[in-house]
Amino acid sequence: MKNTKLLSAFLSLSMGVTSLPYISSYANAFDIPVIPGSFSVKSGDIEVVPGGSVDVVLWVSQIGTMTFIPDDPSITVEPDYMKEPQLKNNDYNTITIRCAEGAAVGKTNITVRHTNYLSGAVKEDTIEINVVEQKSVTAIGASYLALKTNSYYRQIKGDCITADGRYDVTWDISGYTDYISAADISLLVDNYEPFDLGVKDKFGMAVEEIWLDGVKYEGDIAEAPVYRASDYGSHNGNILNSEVLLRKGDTAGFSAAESVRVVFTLNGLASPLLENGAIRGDVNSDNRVDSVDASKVLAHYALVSTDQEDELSAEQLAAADIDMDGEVNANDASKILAYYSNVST
Ligand SMILES: [Ca+2]
Ligand SMILES: [Ca+2]
Repeated sequence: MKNTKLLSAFLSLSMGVTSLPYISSYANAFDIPVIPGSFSVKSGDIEVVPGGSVDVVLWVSQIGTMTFIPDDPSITVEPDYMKEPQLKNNDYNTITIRCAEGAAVGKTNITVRHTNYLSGAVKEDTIEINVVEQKSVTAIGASYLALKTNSYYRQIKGDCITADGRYDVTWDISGYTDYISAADISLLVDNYEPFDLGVKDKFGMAVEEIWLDGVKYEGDIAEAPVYRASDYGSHNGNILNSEVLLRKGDTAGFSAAESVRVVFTLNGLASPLLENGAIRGDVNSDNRVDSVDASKVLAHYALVSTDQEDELSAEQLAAADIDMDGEVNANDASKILAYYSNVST
């Protein structure tokens, strides 16, 4: 359901629809903080570091006033409507959540109280905030078990790829045994556009262990059945994906019916960070590249296109230009949504 809506939103964007009404039509489809008529808040994993802040976008469809009551006094909330008499009805309302230096690490709640301007009805919900020492790292790609014969090609997704290090990934292959019996089996690491995995001459990928149905494969994985490691799909010297062949279709003594587990290391991975430490595509600095960021890019583009005042800071603009072509426009919003679609499926 979510993906269907995402796809339709993405298609709308791809067709060049960039006006504000379309932002509202897709915003409610996603797992972002929203306050619709039924009043609910879906906050997801909002991270903030002590001494830092994060912008959260709320969609408000009922006229009224909003009060924010943090459980932790180190947390403060600055709604943008503080500059105005009341919150914007049927519109986005951005709140800035600030975390004081020395705040305790851990999850904490902010109670959101909405008082209907006409009926006086009061509704409450909470936004969960995760105070973290260091924000989690954005995925730049994912691992796959790839099954290949002359007649078919299957990829089974494994863990996301975030940084250099050791990965221990197990794939459930119980639905694929018919394929596996005839297939070459590869470990594939693929990038999430627009990120690259790394630079060709620095990137490294090595298999350390293979486990078949919970039993460690004792053959020499530096020789057979690992036949080759290759990288391809590169452009401008950057790696888009990389592959290690674990087993040829006719390799004896290498079979599994339930699971394949591979322990492997990656080094020389590219960073998704800009020089100032911001993540490419993360416009609101919540360490996630998602539909909220796409909304902000579109809102910015709509303002600039109509010669209105730019609402993004220089730092946010740098992050918004996810494809780094020097412009912030609907292409960036499309790429942000495409990235979000990749990481969330
Ligand atoms: Ca974000
Ligand atoms: Ca751009």
